[in-house]
Amino acid sequence: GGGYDAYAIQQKWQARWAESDPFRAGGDADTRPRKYVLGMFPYPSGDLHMGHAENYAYVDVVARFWRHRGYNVLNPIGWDSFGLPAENAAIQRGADPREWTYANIEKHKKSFREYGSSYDWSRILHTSDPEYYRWNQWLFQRLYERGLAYRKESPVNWCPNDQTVLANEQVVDGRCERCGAEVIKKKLTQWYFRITDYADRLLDDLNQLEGFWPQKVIRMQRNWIGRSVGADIDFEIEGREGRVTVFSTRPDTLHGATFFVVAPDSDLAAELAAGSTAEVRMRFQDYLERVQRETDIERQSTDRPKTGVFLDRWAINPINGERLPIWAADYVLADYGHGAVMAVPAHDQRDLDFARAFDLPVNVVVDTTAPITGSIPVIELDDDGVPIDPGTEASSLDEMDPARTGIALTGEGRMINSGPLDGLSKRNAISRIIEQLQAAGTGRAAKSYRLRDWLISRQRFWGTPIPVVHTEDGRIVLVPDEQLPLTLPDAAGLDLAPRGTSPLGGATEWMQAVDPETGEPALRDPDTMDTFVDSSWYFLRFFAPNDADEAFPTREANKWAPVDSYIGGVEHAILHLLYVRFITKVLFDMGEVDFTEPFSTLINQGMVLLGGTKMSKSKGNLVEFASSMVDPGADAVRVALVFAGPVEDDINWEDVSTTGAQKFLARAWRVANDVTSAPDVIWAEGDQALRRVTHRVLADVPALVEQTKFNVVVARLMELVNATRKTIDTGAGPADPAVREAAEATAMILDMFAPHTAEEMWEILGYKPFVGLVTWRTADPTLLVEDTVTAVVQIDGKVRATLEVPSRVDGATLERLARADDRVVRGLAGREIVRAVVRPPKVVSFTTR
Ligand code: ANZ
Repeated sequence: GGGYDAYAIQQKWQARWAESDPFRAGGDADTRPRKYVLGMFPYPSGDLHMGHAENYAYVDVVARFWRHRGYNVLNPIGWDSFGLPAENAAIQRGADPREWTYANIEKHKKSFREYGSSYDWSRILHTSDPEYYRWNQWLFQRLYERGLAYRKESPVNWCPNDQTVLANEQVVDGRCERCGAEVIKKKLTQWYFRITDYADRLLDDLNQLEGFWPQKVIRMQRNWIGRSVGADIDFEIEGREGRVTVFSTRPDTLHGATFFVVAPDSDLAAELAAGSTAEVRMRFQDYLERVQRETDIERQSTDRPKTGVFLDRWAINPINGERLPIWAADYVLADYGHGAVMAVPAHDQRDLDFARAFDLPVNVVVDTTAPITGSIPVIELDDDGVPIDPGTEASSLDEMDPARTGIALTGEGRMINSGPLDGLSKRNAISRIIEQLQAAGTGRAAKSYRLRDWLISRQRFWGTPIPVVHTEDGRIVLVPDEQLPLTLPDAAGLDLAPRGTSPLGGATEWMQAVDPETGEPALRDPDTMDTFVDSSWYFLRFFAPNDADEAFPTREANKWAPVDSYIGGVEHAILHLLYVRFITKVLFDMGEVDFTEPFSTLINQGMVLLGGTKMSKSKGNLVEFASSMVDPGADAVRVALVFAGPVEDDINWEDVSTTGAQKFLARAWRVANDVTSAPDVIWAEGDQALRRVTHRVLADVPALVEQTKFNVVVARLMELVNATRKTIDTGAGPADPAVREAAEATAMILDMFAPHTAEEMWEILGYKPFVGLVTWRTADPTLLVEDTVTAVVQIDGKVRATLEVPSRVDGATLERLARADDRVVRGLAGREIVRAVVRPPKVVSFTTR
């Protein structure tokens, strides 16, 4: 009796779950196969919104699905609770970052409980707990011991007005995002993790993820790592001892080098200018100051005019002894390759633009009009499988003179003006010249990466203290393991405002330490770690979040991990995922885990937009999570979000129908109410048409879930509920066994999307809780036999063939079947089809020419 009361149902089942905690992962005694499902853990700001609701709905679909499939599922939750927002709240409102953080975490926990998320609540972690971050410190020490953590001085973006370091994203058009002051580069000594040592493995192992991670993410990671293959070539410089190395992807063009360019902000440029005339020194200094205000993105932009300064110094081409004038120009970056290039304007667009701007010679050394492999065109693929541009076919090389056209000849061709290389193709010329250089000791094969080492120092308070001391004589000594955790001091009394030096430096007492080796006084390191360190291994901490003896138990890790489904936003496609992959490989090398990739499959959901923009507090366009739990309620929010579209698509909250979801849930619930047969009814005796619908759904849904077509599953459930309603009202009636069977299947599948309503239905149907733990019913194959229909195939209006096809055949399949049929092939007699009209399941009509 009564209506569907979503909120009452929600509260009832949340209380039951809280009482019996049914979603804890099983321990060793549990012999079921395991699945590890993980949502990217949230940052505890106060603004949980529909974007979070979407993410955690998907996580729960997957976790609940695997439980129904008979797996022992681990689905934990934690908080990424260090970081800037807590500190900013502290600065703006005088709140203690710790109190602010933990108060927000409590709010989140309440919201997730209200959402009915099936977490293992016994495994909570917060990265800002000393019990957690001591293991960040442990990790830091292991990296340090392996030479993977080091300090170096490097330029950072610095706002002279705010006196703070800025992340690249905080620099807009060369200015501070906050105050508009011109940002300068300042050198600071900071800690780095040597992720570049793992560049090849991080790149090569992406191949294993192909098909399991979104293609887009794999591509973004490949680009970020950015491996280029080529050669290092050593040049002598007149009037200078030693050699200078450049990296080139086109060593084959060495004979075509006409000048040499160094990054203005490199040590080499400063040295060469210092050894030049007073006038050069002055012009260089002016230029350098200007370049220091530019971002790397501006410097790499191809459409701004080229600028530079001639240093009045000369490099010697190792292959032919030619003198090349040396320029400092901003299009060469200090921290890529070796910060210097041999410029080949005929075959490199940037070099050509520069040569034309400063009137430098252009020497063509590749004839791109010459065929490379005889008359048969061959498409060569590069390392990423992208076809290499075979070059434009033009009648003569003269017409294509780059000095005149302004277009560099970057395509394939045959070497000319290159002595012994003449006539060779690019590939052959590259190997040949590398051999030559190698023999002469002036070059070698080399690779270069766009990937930089990971800067982990933050001049901030709310993070993991770096576990080293600095001795008076300038040594760095690790804080011994038994003294960890090195905890943060109290925030009270510290000035947390950003000044470019860490607030911890102001904690005078805290800063005092002793050198563990000598007992002499020493100072602590005032920096804290980037919060990406915290999230780089957290998936392992869930195996024993309270373990005081180790970061994580290896045995458990090897049983559960890698994570089977990692679910979160595409905004983490690069950095977070790269860092976790890196740390996983380090832990593998340490023997701590027996796998090399952390996440077997990755699911990226799109964003939830409001008014066309991403929901965020700062834009004031939030639909709050907490309030929506009362109205329209958790189940309606979940169903509406999942049904709104494919996982990876962005959705507009305006288009999300929670009312539609509520109606559907009420319908499903009413079906369960209407069932009048007893739980022990014999299904086989029920209405066969409805049974076929039920069993089709049971058979199809697992594959749909595995393909993350969650919205399609909801649609199928809606169909099932409608079919059941029809049988109740106008068919065999509510006592028919097939109605009960359909209602039970509905409850079990609905559990993935609307667990409260599903539990309620299950109880109404006469069962004990929990439907969330019920194993999937196998579809009866005899009910899956497809109905077939006869389709006709016409060619130019004449029936040429009939085909037996499944009644649910789609248009593309039907057309394919028709084209492949012998009688159709004969009927076409080689004529070309110019038009195909396909009306599944019964008609295909071809028009020919
Ligand atoms: C000579 C040459 C001739 C080049 C040619 C290209 C074409 P990717 O593919 O991005 O790795 N280069 C090297 N170091 C650089 C730096 N620090 N800043 C700017 N450019 C740099 O690019 C590698 C190529 O970029 C290298 O190959 C070098 O120019 C340039 F027909 O050497 B090349």
